[in-house]
Amino acid sequence: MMNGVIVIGAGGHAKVCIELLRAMERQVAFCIGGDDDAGGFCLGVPVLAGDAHLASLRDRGFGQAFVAIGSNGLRQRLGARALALGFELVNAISPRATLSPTAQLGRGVAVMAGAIVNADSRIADFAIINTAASVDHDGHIGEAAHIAPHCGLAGNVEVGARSFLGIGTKVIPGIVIGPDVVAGAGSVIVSDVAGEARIAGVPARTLRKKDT
Ligand code: JB3
Repeated sequence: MMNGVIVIGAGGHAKVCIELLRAMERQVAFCIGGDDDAGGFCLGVPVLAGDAHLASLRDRGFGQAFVAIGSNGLRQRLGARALALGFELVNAISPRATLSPTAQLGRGVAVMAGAIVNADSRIADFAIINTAASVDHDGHIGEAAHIAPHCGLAGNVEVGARSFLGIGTKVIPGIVIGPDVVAGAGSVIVSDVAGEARIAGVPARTLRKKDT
C-alpha cells in the first residue's frame, strides 16, 4: 500500500488537517479539490481537481484518506464515497489536544490543538472538534457535526449529525441539540434545540427554520 494519506479538500480546513497529520508523523500524498479547483499546491501538497481521482488513486495503492472540508453535509457525503471506494478513513488529532482514555472516536475525526474531549464522550465519524473547543464528560457529537473553535459543552450534551455550533458557543449540561442545527457565534444554549433550527443569542433563541 502506498503510505501517503489522501486529503479530500484543499482549502483552509485542509491546511489545518495537513498540519495535524504531519504532527502525527503521517505523510500527505495528494489533496483532492473540487472540479473547478485551480490545482497547484496546498501547504506543499499537490492538488488534483475532482473526486474522480479518488478511484484511480485507490487503484494505485493509496489506502488511507481524510476528508478536510468544512461543509458538514459535503464532508459526510465525501466520507461515505471514500469508504465505498475502499479507503480507510484516518483521524487527524493534534498532539496538543487532550483526549480522555475513555473517549471513543469514529473515523475521519479532526481534533485540533487545545481541544479537550472528556471522559466517556463519543465523537462520531467525520466530526470536527475545532481549536480549543471542549466536549465534557458523556458528550455525544453526531456524525459530521462541527464544534467550532472555543466552544464549551458541559457534561451530557448531545449534538446531532451535521449540526454546526459557531465559534464560542456555550452549552449547559444535559442539553440535546438535534441534527442539522446552526448555532450562531457566541450562542449560549440553555434549552434543547429541535433539528434544522437556526439559533443565536444569549440565551440562544430560534431565528428561523434552516433554509431548505
Ligand atoms: O472556521 C474554521 C476554523 N475553519 C473553517 C472550516 C471548518 O471550514 C474555514 O474557515 C472554512 O470556513 C471552511 O474550510 P474549507 O472547507 O477548507 O473552505 P474553503 O477554504 O472554501 O475550501 C473549500 C475546499 O473544498 C476547496 O479546496 C474546494 O476546492 C473544495 N471542494 C469543494 N467542493 C471540494 C468539493 N473538494 C472535493 N474533493 N470535492 C468537492 O465536491
